[in-house]
Amino acid sequence: MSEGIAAYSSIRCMWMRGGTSKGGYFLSDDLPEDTALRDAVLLRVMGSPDSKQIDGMGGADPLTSKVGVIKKSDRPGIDVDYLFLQVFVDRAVVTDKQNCGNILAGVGPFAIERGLVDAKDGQTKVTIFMENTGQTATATIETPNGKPVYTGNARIDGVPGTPAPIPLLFSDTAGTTCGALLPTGNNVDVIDGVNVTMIDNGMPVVVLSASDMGITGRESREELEANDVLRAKLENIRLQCGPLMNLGDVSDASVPKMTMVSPAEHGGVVSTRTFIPHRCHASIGVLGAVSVATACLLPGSPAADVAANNTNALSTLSVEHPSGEMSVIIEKTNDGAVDRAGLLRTARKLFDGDVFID
Ligand code: NQM
Repeated sequence: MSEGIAAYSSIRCMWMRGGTSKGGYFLSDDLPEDTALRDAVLLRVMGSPDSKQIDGMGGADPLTSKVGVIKKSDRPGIDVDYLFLQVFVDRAVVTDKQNCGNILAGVGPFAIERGLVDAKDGQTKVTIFMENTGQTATATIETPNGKPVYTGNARIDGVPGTPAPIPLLFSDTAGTTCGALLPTGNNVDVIDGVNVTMIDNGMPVVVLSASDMGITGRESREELEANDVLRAKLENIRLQCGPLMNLGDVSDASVPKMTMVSPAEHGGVVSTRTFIPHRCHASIGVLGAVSVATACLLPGSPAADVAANNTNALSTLSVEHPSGEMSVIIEKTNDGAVDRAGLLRTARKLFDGDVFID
């Protein structure tokens, strides 16, 4: 343990499920200000690097090794600022180079629980500035009697039961990380002989056709993770796409995500299998789904090629994934550009207390 960490024996935090992810939610003031020290503390909290994270709170999966850092916002019209940190499981890496729309789902309830936002009786809108990408989201939280409730009648694939709904609405998602919706300016580029769409509508994603990658797109997460040839091919393409997407060297980055698309099986628009980027997602990320749904609207792209007909006329696009589907609502401006995107998530408070560092 470094000397700096020794100053922290425990830190207050809340553990929450946010959408189909899970992680620690911290008040910014409770974490070290120094980034290197903060990251060392968070690696210790999660038990990384270790593929089992046996000595920490992480769940041995990138989807359960996540952190939200929240503070009251000074920005006009914004309630709280949210910084997302991905703590790698088997590497000593903490990165702020991506956003997370699933952990975002817990930010509103957490902000109310910690007294950063005053709740109304009924529903409370929380406006959240996402520091990673500089965009804003509005979450609507069920707050009967001025307190967040976690049970309700909503259902999202990948989570059992019927929690309380948390609709999320995003604005200005295009190009938040890569500088443009299509950082290369093209609907399609060819990398290693494979047609790809490099897109950023809130999450940098490389969209490719499953069949071009030698799979059907129906495989399970486990089957795909066991396919070393596929993983090597994907990583080769990803490393070449990084600089083309203005992300630089992405060897140690958790973006771009790699989504392989095939025709939908259950009435949706498209079916997906996504590497994030080294493990296969159990479902699909929130902003990842927004980017993939947008790719379905780009003529000539691998996603449009396999997407169900008439996607241009639709505003709700159901993106199928290994554990069900995610319905993305896309609003367009009169000239056809994507204006706002939204979807339904849920969250649950699991634990509130102190996590021990020493
Ligand atoms: O795309 C996983 C998740 C995510 C990210 C990942 C996410 C998003 O499912 O907004 O939510 O892609 O690493 O939590």
